[in-house]
Amino acid sequence: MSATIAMNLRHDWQLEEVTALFNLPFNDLLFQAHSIHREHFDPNEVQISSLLSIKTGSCSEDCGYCPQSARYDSDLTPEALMPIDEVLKSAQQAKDQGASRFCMGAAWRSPKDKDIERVVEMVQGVKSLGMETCVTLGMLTDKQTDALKAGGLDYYNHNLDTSEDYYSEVITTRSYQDRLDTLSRVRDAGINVCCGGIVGMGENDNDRANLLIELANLPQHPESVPINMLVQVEGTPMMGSEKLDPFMFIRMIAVARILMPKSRVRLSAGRTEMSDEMQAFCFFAGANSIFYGDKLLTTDNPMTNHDLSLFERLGVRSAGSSYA
Ligand code: SAM
Ligand code: DTB
Ligand code: SF4
Repeated sequence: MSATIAMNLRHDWQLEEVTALFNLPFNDLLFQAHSIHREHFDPNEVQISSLLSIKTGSCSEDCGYCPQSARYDSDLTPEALMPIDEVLKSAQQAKDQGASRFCMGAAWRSPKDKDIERVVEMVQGVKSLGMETCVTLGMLTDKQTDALKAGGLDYYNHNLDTSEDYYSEVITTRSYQDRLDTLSRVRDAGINVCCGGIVGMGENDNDRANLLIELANLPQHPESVPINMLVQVEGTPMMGSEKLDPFMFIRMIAVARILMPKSRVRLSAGRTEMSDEMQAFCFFAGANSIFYGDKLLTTDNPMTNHDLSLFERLGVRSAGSSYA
């Protein structure tokens, strides 16, 4: 199969062919991914989003990677839903630092309708600053997706995290199907979908391939695909997982780019542990979005001045956020 696959968006990827992509010699894989990347995007533009945890910790779910689960002793101070003026102050700061999208995350299994009303006010406030909005709040009902859409929300983040096979090793308090159901509600409401996963959780090659297949074979590719490297947090069950080979992470980005040629692939959590050179490889392989700002939700992210200097050294500019 040639690089011409990028001309048509496919939704019928099979494990065998995706495994063959993963197993290509590194240079061949990167060349193929980068060629496809160039067909759809300016290779020197990277979109930047900033994150804010608007409700922190005390979550009832048992996601094995997450410091915000109430079940683990992660040394985190729980915080109730933030007042809107603090959220807007933080959004303005992110905008001043150069972010085009503001992503607000809440440690909920699923929000209450009352919570959605307050989040809608935040969305409207952030939009009025001239930024794009994204929220990640857990599982939603139809009524809630409609309310978020009516409030002007641009993106909803809801990750599949891993393959269906490996899911129960990571989370037991909800099913893969629960995630897919919320994703289809978000899609049906007309909100852009941000959906990806985490690697470095002890999953195997098939799990990584199957996660990307699951994303690419959705009825529509997510507009935004965050690929997170596990941030190992003391107290969580995933602390101490075997570190993933950095080249495997870069391969993950490259295969995501090949399978979803028009989506923004985000080099997401885990960048503090990555060298500048590794990140440059990720951009070459097709990553064209990052989380920017000194914090992710509860853990550290590279300092903004470090990212700005990396962009300058690479000749990378920050982009608007258009879907190709
Ligand atoms: N509670 C909501 C949910 O789970 O959908 C929204 C917030 S949750 C923290 C958002 C995403 O952050 C998770 O789906 C997961 O992919 C990612 N995440 C959480 N902890 C992480 C970690 N330690 N390393 C990498 N990604 C992580
Ligand atoms: C995503 O895929 N990664 C972000 C965002 N979507 C919400 C979150 C990463 C969280 C890393 C751990 C933390 O800071 O708590
Ligand atoms: Fe809760 Fe989300 Fe963390 Fe899971 S990932 S424990 S649902 S905040």
